[in-house]
Amino acid sequence: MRLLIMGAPGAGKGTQANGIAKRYDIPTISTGEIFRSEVRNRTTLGRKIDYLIQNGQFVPDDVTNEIVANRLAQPDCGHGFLLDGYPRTKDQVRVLDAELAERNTPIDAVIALRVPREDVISRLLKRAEIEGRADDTAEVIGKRMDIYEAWTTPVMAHYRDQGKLLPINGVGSVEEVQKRIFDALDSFLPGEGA
Ligand code: B4P
Repeated sequence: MRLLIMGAPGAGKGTQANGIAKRYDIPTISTGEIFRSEVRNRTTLGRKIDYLIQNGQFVPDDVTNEIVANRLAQPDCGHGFLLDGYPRTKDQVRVLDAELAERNTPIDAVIALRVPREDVISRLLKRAEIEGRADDTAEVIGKRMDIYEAWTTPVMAHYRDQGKLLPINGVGSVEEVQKRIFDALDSFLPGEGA
């Protein structure tokens, strides 16, 4: 089972990724988590990208592509994976598609969480109160949304054209959204259910 989960910042990608990965017993690869851990641990990469993340900008494609390629080569990805927050640019799609084509292991389905802009903004402002993430300020959230719309919306169109995009209404409780995702995957990939 090789899956992607996409959606605006705050759409619930990280939240839903946990339940999906558990159901299919596959690892989740969250580029956002990887980058935050590099920043927390003050690695060489972390110090370089700290400013970008804090300001809601993307980490350069070459850096991101290399990190994901190395992670996908680990043995635990052999029977599948869930990519959370990658690919986000056309160049990332090109690199991922080429790598997977080489191994003859294409993406099976792409979950696209749909949540109105005003809802995601209020979710992220709420998370800011709880977690204090540096990029969850009103100003940076607005910038992240704009970057998402400019760069990541075309990525979704790519998967829609391939007939792999599963649009999911991301408004509702975490459990309601999870049920919609599982139902959509069960109808799209019959026989792959947990
Ligand atoms: P991410 O970590 O992917 O940040 P995100 O888009 O905000 O998603 P996240 O997973 O945290 O939030 P979620 O929607 O689950 O990326 C962070 C940064 O890393 C990027 O800005 C960029 O700088 C860099 N980066 C990452 N990937 C990159 C790439 N491929 N290329 C370049 N740069 C990259 O949830 C948000 C909140 O909503 C949570 O608090 C949750 O509790 C709440 N929530 C979830 N579901 C809900 C529901 N149903 N109802 C109410 N609240 C809900």
